[in-house]
Amino acid sequence: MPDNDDDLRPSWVPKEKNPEFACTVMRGIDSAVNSVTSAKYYPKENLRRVPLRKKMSVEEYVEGVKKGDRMILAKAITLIESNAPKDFDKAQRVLQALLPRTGHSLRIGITGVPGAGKSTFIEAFGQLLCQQGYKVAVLAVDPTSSITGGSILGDKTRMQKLSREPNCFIRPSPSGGTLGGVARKSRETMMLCEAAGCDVILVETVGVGQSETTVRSMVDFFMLVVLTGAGDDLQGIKKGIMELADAIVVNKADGDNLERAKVTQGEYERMVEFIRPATEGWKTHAYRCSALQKTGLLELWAVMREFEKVTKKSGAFENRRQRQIIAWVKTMIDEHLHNLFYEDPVIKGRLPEVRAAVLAGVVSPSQAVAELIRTFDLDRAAARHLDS
Ligand SMILES: Nc1nc2c(ncn2[C@@H]2O[C@H](COP(=O)(O)OP(=O)(O)OP(=O)(O)O)[C@@H](O)[C@H]2O)c(=O)[nH]1
Ligand SMILES: [Mg+2]
Repeated sequence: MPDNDDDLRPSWVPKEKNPEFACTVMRGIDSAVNSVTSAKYYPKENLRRVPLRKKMSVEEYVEGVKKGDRMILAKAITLIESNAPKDFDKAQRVLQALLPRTGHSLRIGITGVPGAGKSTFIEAFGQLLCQQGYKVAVLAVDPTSSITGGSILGDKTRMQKLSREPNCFIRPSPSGGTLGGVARKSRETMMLCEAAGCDVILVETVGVGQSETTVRSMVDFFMLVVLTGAGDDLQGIKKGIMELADAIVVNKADGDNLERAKVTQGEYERMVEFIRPATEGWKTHAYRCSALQKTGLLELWAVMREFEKVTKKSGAFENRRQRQIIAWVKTMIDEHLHNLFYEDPVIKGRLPEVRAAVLAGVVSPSQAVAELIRTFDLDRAAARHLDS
């Protein structure tokens, strides 16, 4: 659009603008709206001016994460979480380049029955760590997130104070479809956060059931949050989950509940006597805190630091990390083979009739499996032959 007043002068207006020709052309507007359909129209040249979103290169991701740029970290995590095969290679190249910078954080898993106060604890505890100068990442593992859309989304708004901390990075659970998918993405997200300089990673288990063991398999320290009134029914907490915990924390030890919390702490303390410790050389104890009143949090942090010190000295820390990596690799191979088999077109075609034959008692289950595997082997061999 011309900026010069002269250019806005219609052709019939004489050069020497006399007062009786006080008329110029109005500057046009950049877009128009159809008031009936609400559709927007933009002149073509405006459209051209909108910059195309540039794809970031592997180097840009790597440098951004190294610098601790939260926006690039978030984008790198989105790349890791992508299910598109073309993103997989790029994501892995980013991770590979950042690998030397991973592994130095203390990874803490937090589990407990719904409503126990895990998110409230993380909000208070995360703030405390930030105030102490630590960089904190908060992640969630929710195997049901692909169905529910991820319940931590609500949490992100609940963890409002923590999300305003410049030293804290909060990420909702990936929706990976399978628990295996969620687990891989969460582990890799954890690594990216470490490469971005996070000292402490807090992982909340969301949803009930399976996610506890998954989170246990990716953290160093595992904390079980419980409520008062544990005595008889254990609040539905399975003994198995207590066996995974390095600390049992009775939350909501405040107000009228404080005395009851002390009793419950004692009950758990007696119970853990009979339970196999989760970590070699570490005695699991029961503690109490109030996430709301922010009491008992510093003590818990001291417990975690002590855990880190003791287990690093004994080698249990490093041993667990190594076992976790090996188990992770094995899980991924298992999953890959599983998919390869069930996605194989020949197997897919054969499976219904084999199932029917087994149900009809014509073929034994073992015989059916042996035949399917043979078919699969032959199909793979044929595919290799074609490839070469
Ligand atoms: N009095 C008291 N209330 C608490 C405390 N911690 C959490 N709460 C309350 O307990 C309720 C549940 O807390 P959340 O932090 O959402 O619990 P959660 O374990 O994350 O729950 P899910 O994510 O649904 O499994 C909220 O209303 C909190 O305000 C505490 O220390 N004392
Ligand atoms: Mg929660």
